[in-house]
Amino acid sequence: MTIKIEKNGRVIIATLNRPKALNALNSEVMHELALHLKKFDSDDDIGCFVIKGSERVFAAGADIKEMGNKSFSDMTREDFFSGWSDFTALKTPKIASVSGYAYGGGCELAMMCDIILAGESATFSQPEIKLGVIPGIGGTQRLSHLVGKSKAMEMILTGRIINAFEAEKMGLVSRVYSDTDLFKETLSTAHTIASYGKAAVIAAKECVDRSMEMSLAEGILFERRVFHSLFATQDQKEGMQAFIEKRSPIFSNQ
Ligand code: DAK
Repeated sequence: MTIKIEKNGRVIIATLNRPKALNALNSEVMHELALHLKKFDSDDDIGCFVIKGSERVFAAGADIKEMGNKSFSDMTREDFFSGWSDFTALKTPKIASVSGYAYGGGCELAMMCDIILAGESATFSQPEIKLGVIPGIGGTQRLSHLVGKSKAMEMILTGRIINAFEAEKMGLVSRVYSDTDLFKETLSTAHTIASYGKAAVIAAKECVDRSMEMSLAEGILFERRVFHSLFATQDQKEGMQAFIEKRSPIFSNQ
């Protein structure tokens, strides 16, 4: 198996497990990751996913050995790597916990997650240009949205490696921790998210995701309607009642 799955309270931790290939992302990783996480996606007892690699490497990219000899017609016929959409379609929030190399598809996998937390050793790059190709799992699109055109262009056209602090400064990464604290802090963030009502968490994630694709006016209307819909949930009643009664809410995911 290319992925290790562990449950930690209401959090599922998926660890990429191809150490000899520096966690290079092949078709097996793509299928196994989506398949295993899908099982927990509608589970009320699970509120957040964490995706991590090893201390040395998050993922060194798409598997060059798997795709190197493919022809144009192979790539088209297989619609190569389109299966990553099963991973991005998961409704449960995903945190990428990045230590070491996140190159090519590894950087793209981190960007497919909702939050990127990094250890001081993390480095990010889109080096595909050096291989005669371009990012192919959303990198040209997501990086531009996250960091803006000029920074995305510079990374994608030069293949330059950036460190965790530069990634944080440009908005690719939300927080940088020492390598020793990274996992503990990632779990703490994941448990915070998982402690809230799942309907509100999914709604918030959907609204932010839509903001990447909609006009501002459409996005604001979408957000307002989703906000209204949460008044059909018991968690909204409980959350607001608990505030008034000065106690902690007990969410039931209803
Ligand atoms: N794929 C396959 N194997 C890889 C790999 C990768 N991306 N990265 C490393 N490995 C393998 C190495 O071949 C080596 O295997 P053996 O020789 O031991 O059999 C083993 O992992 C250890 O690697 P190194 O010996 O190179 O380790 P170092 O510590 O010296 O260097 C490194 C670490 C991360 C700096 C280096 O391995 C490296 O530069 N790796 C390649 C990074 C890279 O270029 N990543 C981008 C890959 S392309 C698409 C279009 C494009 C794409 C996808 C889809 N479509 C249109 C659908 C492209 C995406 C990419 O990600």
